[in-house]
Amino acid sequence: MQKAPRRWLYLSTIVWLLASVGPTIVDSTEASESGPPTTIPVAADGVQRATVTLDSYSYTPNHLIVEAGKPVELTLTSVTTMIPHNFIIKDPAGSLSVEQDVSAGKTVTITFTPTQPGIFPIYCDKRLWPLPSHRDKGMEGKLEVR
Ligand SMILES: [Cu+2]
Repeated sequence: MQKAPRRWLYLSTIVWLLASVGPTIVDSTEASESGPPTTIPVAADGVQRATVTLDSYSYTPNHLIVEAGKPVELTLTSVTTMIPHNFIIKDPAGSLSVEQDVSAGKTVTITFTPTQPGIFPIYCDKRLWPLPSHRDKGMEGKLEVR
């Protein structure tokens, strides 16, 4: 008579653990909803040009592949009606630092030249306290420099 309730308690604890730990695990993996890698072509003038669409809460495309040592020109187009976003790429080692606000419905062009090969996170750090940041809601991607 004692075994059944214990087993139930054990199982429900497992279910509770999975339910509470599960989302954290998904959040901590890089780019859980990473789209197909997009290799940005080098134009005749040597510039790597692409357009990235910003929505709530995503970048499309969100996995950009570029070559080191050549300028990258990104046209950032917001398709939101209310919510402002930004576009941040930071290399902790300091080789790359991009931070650009993109207001609702606006288009902004940015240019930078990555010098160091590697994979660098792209993200939006806007947040409406106390809600999670846009990055936490999936607004992230990666810049792969080859
Ligand atoms: Cu955002």
